[in-house]
Amino acid sequence: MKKRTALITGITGQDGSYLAELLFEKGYRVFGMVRRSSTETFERIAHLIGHIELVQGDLLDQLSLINLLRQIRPREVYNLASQSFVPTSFEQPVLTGEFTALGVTRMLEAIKLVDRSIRFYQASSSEMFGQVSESPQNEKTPFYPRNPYAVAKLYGHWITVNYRESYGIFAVSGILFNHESPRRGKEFVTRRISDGVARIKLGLAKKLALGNLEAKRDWGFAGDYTQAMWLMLQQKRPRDFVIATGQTHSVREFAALAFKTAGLHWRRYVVEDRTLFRPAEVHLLCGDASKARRVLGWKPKVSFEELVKMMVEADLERLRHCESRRSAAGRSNPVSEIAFRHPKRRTRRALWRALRSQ
Ligand code: NAP
Ligand code: G4F
Repeated sequence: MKKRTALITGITGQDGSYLAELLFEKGYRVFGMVRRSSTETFERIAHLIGHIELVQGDLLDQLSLINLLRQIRPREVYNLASQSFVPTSFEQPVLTGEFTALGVTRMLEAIKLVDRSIRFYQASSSEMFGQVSESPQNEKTPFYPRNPYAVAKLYGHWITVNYRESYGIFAVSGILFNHESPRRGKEFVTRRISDGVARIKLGLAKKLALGNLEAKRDWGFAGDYTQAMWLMLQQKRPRDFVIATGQTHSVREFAALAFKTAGLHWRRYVVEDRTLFRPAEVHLLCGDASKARRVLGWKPKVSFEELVKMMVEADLERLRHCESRRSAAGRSNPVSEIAFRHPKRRTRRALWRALRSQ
């Protein structure tokens, strides 16, 4: 029997890596779209290289998407690529709109042109609820986005609905609440906390600076949420779903539990940094995923407590490994150490600094 084929955009991101694992385990032929970069960003999918196929394309480039669909002929497209960090969307609102909003239309246009039977998943966000009018939020809750990222996601959501209704494409929007893991980018608050706790525990840092401690989020585990994405594309008819745990916790609660996991008290280490506050905040998110439970049979497996523990333990393990490599080398090698600790965005700047100081 012919293998099912899927194309994932954003495969190098947190969700892309979990989804690629899931689809590969299910026997899919998995293609991951990556954009051209002078440095590789494949850490999260390194273990899958050889099992998945990477192809070049960019959500900013219409032709590259059309050519990819013609070449791959996927049955399913998961559109996970976006500029996903809220503070950056305030700094770069136009670029965020290009990727996160218009990028969705470009992919849908490519599907419309190449093969309308392709099933399409759009990674929508609970950020679209923003200044919430009711709690918990479900598929019928009105949207009120509070930042350029959320505004762009709302466009992506409605254009997905529109192509479904206008052209009969099996296009669905998954409205996912915050989901985290040890693979979460270090700029997001949960990973910032788990990484900070581990550094303090190992004597590599003294304090952890955080922004608004009162903000509340409905945090789940990314591995559970990618399962829901797949389920949405296996249904008889295309429908949108809220995916959430139904529990909400403040940033303060997350930090307190993370420090406690490492045997520390958060009050001794956390300092408030006003520069991390946002021009407009989303104060509370809490999702009602009862439709997903009823129709998809989906429910989260990992609890809040398990998630916090998993993230702190993973960062402790990673940093211990890094430290033991450093002492095994006999003396500190700032270049390799920095490359290991900061494999992503700041690598080049940090390497330059280290090289200059040698
Ligand atoms: P992430 O870790 O930030 O990953 C984003 C991915 O998008 C990366 O692979 C990135 O590639 C890629 N990308 C960005 N711009 C691109 C472009 N122009 N062309 C091609 N690829 C591009 O995000 P995530 O946490 O996995 O989230 C996945 C999706 O779900 C995102 O759309 C996010 O907005 C949405 N979402 C996330 C959550 C959550 O809590 N995690 C909740 C709701 C919705 P590079 O490696 O090249 O940068
Ligand atoms: O972890 P965050 O940056 O995630 P945010 O803004 O909720 O967005 C994430 O979840 C969305 C789903 O709802 C996704 F669509 C989006 O792509 C992304 O994955 O911030 C969470 C909260 C905010 O209220 C923020 O003000 O934590 C607060 N916070 C407090 N101190 C901080 C910090 N956020 C960050 N990033 N860093 C801090 O030091």
